[in-house]
Parts: sequence; C-alpha cells; structure tokens
Amino acid sequence: MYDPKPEHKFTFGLWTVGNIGRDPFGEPVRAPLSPPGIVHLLAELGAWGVNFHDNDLVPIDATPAERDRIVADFKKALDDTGLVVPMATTNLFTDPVFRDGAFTSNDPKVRAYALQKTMNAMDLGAELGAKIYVFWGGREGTETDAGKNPLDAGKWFREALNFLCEYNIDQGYDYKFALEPKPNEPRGDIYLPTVGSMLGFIATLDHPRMVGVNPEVAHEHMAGLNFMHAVAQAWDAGKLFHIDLNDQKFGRYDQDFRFGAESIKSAFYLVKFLEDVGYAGSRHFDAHAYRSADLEDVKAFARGCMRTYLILKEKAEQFNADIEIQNLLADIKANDGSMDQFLGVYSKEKVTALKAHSFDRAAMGQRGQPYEQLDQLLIELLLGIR
Ligand code: GCO
Ligand code: MN
Ligand code: MN
Repeated sequence: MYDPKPEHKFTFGLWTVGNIGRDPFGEPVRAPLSPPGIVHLLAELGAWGVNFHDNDLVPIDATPAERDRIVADFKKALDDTGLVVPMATTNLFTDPVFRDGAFTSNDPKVRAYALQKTMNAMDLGAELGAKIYVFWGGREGTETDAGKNPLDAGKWFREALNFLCEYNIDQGYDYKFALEPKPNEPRGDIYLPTVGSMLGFIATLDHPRMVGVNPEVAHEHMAGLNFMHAVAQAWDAGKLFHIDLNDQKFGRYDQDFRFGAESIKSAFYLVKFLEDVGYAGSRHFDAHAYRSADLEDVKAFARGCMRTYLILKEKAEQFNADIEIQNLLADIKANDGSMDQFLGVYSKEKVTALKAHSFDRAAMGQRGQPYEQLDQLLIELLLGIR
C-alpha cells in the first residue's frame, strides 16, 4: 500500500544513498558505492529517478576517455533499470578552488572556471536527459564581510546566471534552472539565504521565466522558518521547479535527516500542500542515513523517506475527507457574502460604501476560532487513532 511507484516521482541524489558518513569530526564509515551500483540499489527500493552533481558521476580529474566510459556504464545501468535522470547540478563547493566561492569568488579566474565547469556539467546532464538544473551556492558567501561587498557578489551571481541562461538557450537544452537557498554551512553566511530572498533575486535576471527555486526543508528550518509557507510562496509565484525533502531539528547543524524523521507535523503540512495543489515535479530526497547506519540501514533510510511521504499523503486525504474536521473548517471560513460589496478588486464605489459602513468592532473582537479543537483532531489523526 505504501510501495513507491514511478508516478510518485521519488528521486534521490547519487550523493544521498551514496553518502559514506564522513563528518567534520570523523572519517567515512561506509564503503563508497559506484554510480551504477547506486542506480541498481535505487531501482530495487522503488525510486523513479536519480540525480547527480557532475563529480558524483565523473571525477573532477577524469580524462575525456574515462568520462566517456563512466557515462556509458551509467547509461547502461539506467537502461537496465528504467531509472530516469530528472535533475542535474554542479559541484561548485568541494574542490579547494572554490574556497572563496564560485560565481561570487573575488578572483575572476575562479568565476570564469565556475562558468566553464557549469557549462560542461550542463552538457553532461542534458546528455542523460535532465530537464531541471539546480544551483546550490554552498560556497557563495562569507565568514567576514571585510573582504567582499555583497553588491559585487550579487552582481557576479546575476551575471553568471544570465550567462548560463543564454548558454541554455543557445544549446537548446530547455533546462529550467532551480536556485536552492541555504542560510549557512559550509559558509558562515551564504548569500540569498532563504526562498523569499531567492524569489526576489530571480525577478532581477534577464530570463526570469527560466529560473525558479529548489527549496529544502532543512535549509528553511535552519533559519527557523516555516517551510510550507516558503513553498507556498514559491508555488504562488509559479517558481516551484523542484523540491529537496529531508528533515532537521531547528537550531542545529545541517542534519539532512530522513524525510519526516523529526518534524512530523511540518512534514504533514508540506505533503498535504504539495498534493492539494497538484505539484507535478520530482519528490527529491536530499538526505542521508545516520552515520551509525550500515548498508542495510541505508536501504531502510531510503525506504523510510518514500514510505513516510506516502503515509502522510494518505493522512492528507483522510484530513480532507474527515467530516468533523471539515465541518470545523467550514465554520472557521464561514462567509455569508455580505462583505463582497467591499472586498476584492478596488473601485471608487467600494471605497464610498466601505467608508460609510459601520462595523461592530467589539462584537467582531469577541469571536474566537476553534483552532485548539482542530489541531487536536489533526494530532489524533497523525497519531493514528482517527
Ligand atoms: C546541502 C545542499 C546540497 C544541494 C546539492 C544539489 O545542504 O549540501 O542541500 O545537497 O542540494 O548540492 O544542488
Ligand atoms: Mn541541504
Ligand atoms: Mn539540497
């Protein structure tokens, strides 16, 4: 019943189930898996697709012949399993060259190299069928603002995206770009730290229609924000091109926990939102197993991400069909139409009528809302006793 199917559009990055469990304090605990090995693993678990950074697949120092062999092996694994590659991205953060950023590095050589690397990675993604291209600027930030002016950084970032949009058009790739905000880690402060700031920035680009966002649960939670609200704003703007699902305790380091591992209620609202509006894109899990996990437990981690999503999807349907909940909601939103003469689109007539109307402010202020009742019903639904 909660078995993943292709129509659920569940995807994982090569770097997620392939995570070897290195952290700032400890060495790897799991053996690396080859990209074709990961494709077979994901297929066994029931995922629909696999995404990658250029260097998850092709090492940064591979020769052209090595690249071609690696890509051929990967394509064979995709063909054998039926997995697709909906999204690709560039690693602009691991190599020492990006220690002060990529598109926003103070060094023009690094900025030019970042463009070259991204174009090559776009070629690779297109070759494997990707239609969404993600930009996560992990190193695009500062620890001290003494050395870099955010106006320069913003201008360089904009120039880079404008350049790459033109490349996308020139090559006929038809990518949609999805910008992924994050407030910090690995930089002290990353530029354009939230979904809202990214949406504001997109409006300043030469091809704003080509560019949207890739919000991530953990990133908004790290900033202490309501993820579903951020996703709703992106959806409303027509900019929800992709989504990174995981989980995260507020106020902690970047945890990348299994989807739904931590904040069940937020995860419920998110799934309900995505399903209610009919979001048709990938449900991408950008998470990794606990460092304590072995390979069997990594599989349990990946299965758990998808299973929790599907359980919450069922809970959302139950919420929408629950008579008691829906009756409460109907009362909460009751509207007798008497205010239609004042609300909505501006007109001079409405202004005149509204100014002449007298409101019983004291009575209006007496009205409560049964959100305690409603929330308890939701909790009981989530706890499985409704
Ligand atoms: C992170 C980010 C990355 C990006 C990935 C794809 O916190 O490290 O979420 O995992 O999503 O680089 O662009
Ligand atoms: Mn992340
Ligand atoms: Mn991410």
